[in-house]
Amino acid sequence: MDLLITQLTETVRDKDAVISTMQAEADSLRTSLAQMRAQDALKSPRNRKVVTLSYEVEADGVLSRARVGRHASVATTQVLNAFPVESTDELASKMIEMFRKPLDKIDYLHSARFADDLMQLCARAKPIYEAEPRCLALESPTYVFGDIHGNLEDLNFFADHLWKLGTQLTAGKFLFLGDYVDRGMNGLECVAYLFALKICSPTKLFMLRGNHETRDVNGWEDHYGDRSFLRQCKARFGRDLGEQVWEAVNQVFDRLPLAGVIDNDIFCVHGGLPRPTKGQEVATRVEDLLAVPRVAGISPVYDHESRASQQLASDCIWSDPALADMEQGRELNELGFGESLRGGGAVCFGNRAVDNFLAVNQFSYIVRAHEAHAEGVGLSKGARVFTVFSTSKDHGQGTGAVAGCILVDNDAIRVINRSAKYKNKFVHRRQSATAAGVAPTHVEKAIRLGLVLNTPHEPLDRVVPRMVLQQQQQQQVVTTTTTMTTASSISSISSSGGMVVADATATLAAMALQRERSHSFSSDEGGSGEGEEEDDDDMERDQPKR
Ligand SMILES: [Mn+2]
Repeated sequence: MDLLITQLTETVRDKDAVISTMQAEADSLRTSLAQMRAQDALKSPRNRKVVTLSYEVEADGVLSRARVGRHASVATTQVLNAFPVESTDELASKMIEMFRKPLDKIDYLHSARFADDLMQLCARAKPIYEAEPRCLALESPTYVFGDIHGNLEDLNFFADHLWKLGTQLTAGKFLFLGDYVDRGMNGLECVAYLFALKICSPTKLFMLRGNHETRDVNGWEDHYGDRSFLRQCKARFGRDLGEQVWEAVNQVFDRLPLAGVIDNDIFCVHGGLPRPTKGQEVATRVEDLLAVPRVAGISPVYDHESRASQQLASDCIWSDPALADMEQGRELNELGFGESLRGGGAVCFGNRAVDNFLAVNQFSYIVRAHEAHAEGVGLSKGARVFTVFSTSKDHGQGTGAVAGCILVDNDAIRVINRSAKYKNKFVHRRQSATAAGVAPTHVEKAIRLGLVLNTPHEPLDRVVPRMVLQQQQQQQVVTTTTTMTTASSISSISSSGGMVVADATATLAAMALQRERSHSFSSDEGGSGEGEEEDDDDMERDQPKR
């Protein structure tokens, strides 16, 4: 027995020695590999010339720029002159400038010239987005923004604080996670501004696609009413021109990438994780996203989109983290995916899906948008999923709602929120405290631009309990879903040749309604619902139409 123990101990010692040797070898190989990569990085030639410019900062912002070294020696001047000139897009620059004081440009913003200019911007932005991979590779520092939803006020807040001198003079990158239009009143301004920034800073500012960047959603006038992007285009420019602008903007949306990865570690997407499309895989690999066509309608689809690519793209823009009670029940499958409360074939992802996805792709975090949070940024799934929401209005989150963004800066993830107490630059309601003392002509202008709502408060919002209101609204959703599928098929075919309209899924929508009714909405409820600047309107979830 003693001998046996001695032999075994010796064997273990020998094997331990072999293991340590192998570990040391692996460590040394790892170090060499890192060194080789670092050397490669140092040796790889820069493929662009450095543009050297100097800027003058004045009280109203950055007013002029010039090449550096105008008074340099002849030799230096010759070298500088040989550098390529950084092209400036005058139209895009003008658009960015306009955004600083939109109320001064009120006539322009209501003119056919703005429609033409916006369509030109679309034509310039299209090839830029189309050339980008469907999953961007970005590095920190990067600011990440969630839903904007036509909220010029909050977008202006970020512009005033995060890129006060403009995106070009601000270090780092800016990543927007989608949902630029609908729900808010200034979808046109937000889109014009963001496209203009993209044209001027194509390697600094990035925009992903949200579920509202599809024709089925941003053309759903019956559902979103005055807050529908299509309705806003038509109201602003008249029916024909309005539809042209709407289609031009959607052509750009068709080309927006679906996801981005920061520092090879943080996965960013509008909705969330897509379910695996390949049978043998436990999670989608980010490489799979690269196979999605660079021009995709998603909903409705173009002829060239396969069912698999449409599902992958739809999941990216529509999915949500599963609620806590779903994690406990049997509603999630063995891969951690379940049916979304939104219905329409959308999925939700649980802890297991997050585990698998992060492990397979070797990532640490998921940053997504898509769900309103009164606190701007929310955490779920063991603090591995960040939900960022960058508009404080139009989502029934109350006056305490804040707009947030995330700064990923090397080893830190910093949440930056616009406090609910922050003084508005524009005003929201005619009767509000912020509107008092503002010149009537100014208020009139702001009303024309949708920055002040001229509608009185709807007392119904306060009296009817949320749950009842929900059910009424959900009822409406189902009826419009069924009828709108036909209506949208007509408009899609007529306005964009080659589009195939997805099947009507009235049954799915009805099932969704049943689920919505049986489910408590407490987890979604935000602020108090008190106060005069609140838009206490639509609390229902967006629903996919397929
Ligand atoms: Mn969304």
